[in-house]
Formats: sequence, structure tokens, C-alpha cells
Amino acid sequence: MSEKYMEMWRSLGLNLEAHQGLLAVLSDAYQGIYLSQKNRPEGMKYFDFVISEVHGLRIVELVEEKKKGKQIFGTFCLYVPEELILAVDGVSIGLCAGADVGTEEAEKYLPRNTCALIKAFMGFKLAGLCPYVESSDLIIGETTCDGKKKAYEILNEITGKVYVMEMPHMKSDEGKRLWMSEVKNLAAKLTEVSGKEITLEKLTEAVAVVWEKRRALQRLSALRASDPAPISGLDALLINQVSFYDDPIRFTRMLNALCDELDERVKNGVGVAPKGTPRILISGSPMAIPNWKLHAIIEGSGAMVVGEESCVGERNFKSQLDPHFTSIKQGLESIAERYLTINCACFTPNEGRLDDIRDMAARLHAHGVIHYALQFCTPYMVEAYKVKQRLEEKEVPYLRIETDYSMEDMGQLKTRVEAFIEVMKDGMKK
Ligand code: BJ8
Repeated sequence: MSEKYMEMWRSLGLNLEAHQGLLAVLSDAYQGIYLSQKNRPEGMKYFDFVISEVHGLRIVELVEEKKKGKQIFGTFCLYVPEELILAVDGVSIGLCAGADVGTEEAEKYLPRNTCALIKAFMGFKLAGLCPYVESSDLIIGETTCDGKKKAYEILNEITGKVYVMEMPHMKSDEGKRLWMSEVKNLAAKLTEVSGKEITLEKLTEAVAVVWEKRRALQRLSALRASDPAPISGLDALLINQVSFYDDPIRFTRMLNALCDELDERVKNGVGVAPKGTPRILISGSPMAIPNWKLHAIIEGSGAMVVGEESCVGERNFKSQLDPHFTSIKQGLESIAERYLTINCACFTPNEGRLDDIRDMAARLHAHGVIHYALQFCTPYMVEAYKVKQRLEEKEVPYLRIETDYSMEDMGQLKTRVEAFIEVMKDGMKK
């Protein structure tokens, strides 16, 4: 990926020199972390290809879609219903970023003690490094955490194309009413920007596409319950990250093909690590691409990540919406209802998330849970206390980690993770 896309990147207004530097760093990191893994499923070749072309061929596709009159909608949160975007023939792209890039530029606008995810999406934009932001016709934000909410004001000042959904913070009747009206408002905004009405036929079609995508992701998650694990946590994380960028129909087809291969592995007892390898569930703040730090540390220390209670993970696909609606009104209600089942720490109370973590740990036969919060991510950092309490009831070993996107604490994290794996091993002997 380079010369042949240069003109496209230039026309998108990217900073070509800095962008080349970023691609080189990413390619090295990918080689070192991903391509060095042993016994990967054949089906991962597709996802390797997607990553190798994430700023290349995928952007060419978006340019082509735009020529056909389609719009690109950038999002930052699971609460933005993908079905509505597809129902206006739009393309939905996740814009969260997981690399320590453009920090200096971001800190001209944001306080230093802002979470790395927010700094990264601002940094990518400000440093001219994100072809997805530049391709977006509308950027859809949401009032989840305070950091994002306020950063969107600045992002709108810079780009002039940010629309914000107002999120309830409680799942009360009032909260549900507010959310329903916000789903309707978004539908109207998407119609305005795209010039396309949402029809029952279009909505039904869009719901089916996202339903199938979620079902494929559920399939992958269920396969990870096997021991030996048929796929590494790193690869599963990558697939979840790619789900926010790729064409949803192609993604579903390729993921189902991979799951067929994993089915065979499970039948034949083939895994990426020996049976009996310590198994870890991760829970907490989302890990946007290319944030592979914690998974790489864990799997490089002799344990296996078997699940992510995260928005880049289980929260994205755990619940399905009822696709049997017979009017647009009912369809929008189904969408609103389904999305409010997502258990984000921005809600209070958030008991559902605690149950989800406990249940996932049991279902995936995890020997321990690592709670992962980005530094300055107050909702997840504070909720970690309740997660610990819930896991203690079941005597599940628990480790709490707060980190950012830098590599400075790698050594310290590795030491803590290794010590935690020893604790888990002691528990496994009992
Ligand atoms: S539904 S988790 S995607 S809001 S890490 S920016 S919370 S300070 S991303 Fe999220 Fe939607 Fe919730 Fe999911 Fe703020 Fe925390 Fe930063 Fe975060």
C-alpha cells in the first residue's frame, strides 16, 4: 500500500509524509504481533488482507460508493444504530482510534488528562492521518461520557460536520422515551443528508444485514469457549475491530467461512495453544484498532484471551433486535429497544454489565478476568469497583489495569499480568 494510493490520499487532504510514517509503523507492529503467531486459521488471511489495505483498497471502495451517490457516516459509539445508516444506503464506519498518534496536536485543544481514545481520534484528524474522517459526509457523535461530548464540540468547529445524539444515562421510562425520540431524530437527519427516505423495505433489508453480521460474531464468540482455543484472542480482537470498517455483507461471509474452519478445529481438538492454557476474559473500555497492547502482553505471557466484554467485542453483538416488524414505526421501536440493552458504563445503575461479565466468565470457562480501563476513562475506572465485587461472589480471580496507548508501561504491565497468571494457575490446581 503506498504509491498507487498517493493521489487519493492527497485529494483527501492527508498529510502525506506523516501518513507514510504511520503506515510503516503499523505494518511493523502488525508483522511483529500478528504475523508471528503460530498455527493461525487459514481464514485469517482475509483479515490480514483487510488490514494491509485499511487505508488503501477500502478507501478506494468508499470513493466508488460516493460516486454512486452514497454517503459515508462516521461513528464513535455502539449506540449509533447501523441499521438506520444502511437503510438510507449509507456506509457506516467506526472512527475510534487506538494509537498514540497526533497527541501533540490533540493536546492543543484537549487537556492532557483526557482518555487516549478521545485524544487519538482528535489527533488523527488534526494531524491529517485519517482517510475515514476525511471521507465522512456526517460524523455522528453522542452524549455518552463527558470527554467525548465536549470533544465533539471542538471536532464540529474543525470539521463542520458533526451531529450529536443525546443519550439518556438511565434506562428509566423517561430515558427510554428520550432515546426513542433520538432514534427518530437520527432517522430524520440521515434522510436529510442522504436525500433518501427510509422505507419499510429498506429498513427490513438493513436490519437483516446487521442481524446476520451479529450472528456471525456470536458464532465466533461461542467457538472461543472451546479448550483448546481454536483462535487466539489477538485474532478475535482484530476481527471485532474490522467489523467496524468492512463492508458488512462481505465481512459476514468471510467470518462465517472462518467459523466453519474453527468448527472443524474444535471437532478435531486443534487449538492455537495447548489444552489447559490459562484463559482470561477482558472487560472494560473499548480497544479500537490498532490497540492490541494488552492482548499481546497476555498471549505473550502464556495465557489465552477468550473473550472481550467490551464494545469492540461482546457488547456489539450480544443482543439481536426483533426483525419481525411490519411498519417503519415498529421497526424504529425495535431498534431503540435493542440498542438500549447495551450495557455501557455511562449508564447508571449498570447492574446488567456486572451480570454480563460474570456470565461470560462462566460461559467461556475463563480462569480470571482482567478489567481494562483507559486512563481518565472515569465511567469504566469507577465501575471497576463493582465488577470486582460481583466477581468476588464467584471467587473469580480479578486484576485491574489502567493504561493508555503508549508503550512506556509495557514492562510493568507484563510483570503484573505474569503474576496474575500464576495466581490463576494456583486456582486451576484446586
Ligand atoms: S457504548 S463504551 S462505544 S460510549 S474510553 S471515550 S467512555 S472516557 S468509548 Fe464507548 Fe459507546 Fe459506551 Fe461503548 Fe469516554 Fe471512556 Fe474514553 Fe470511551
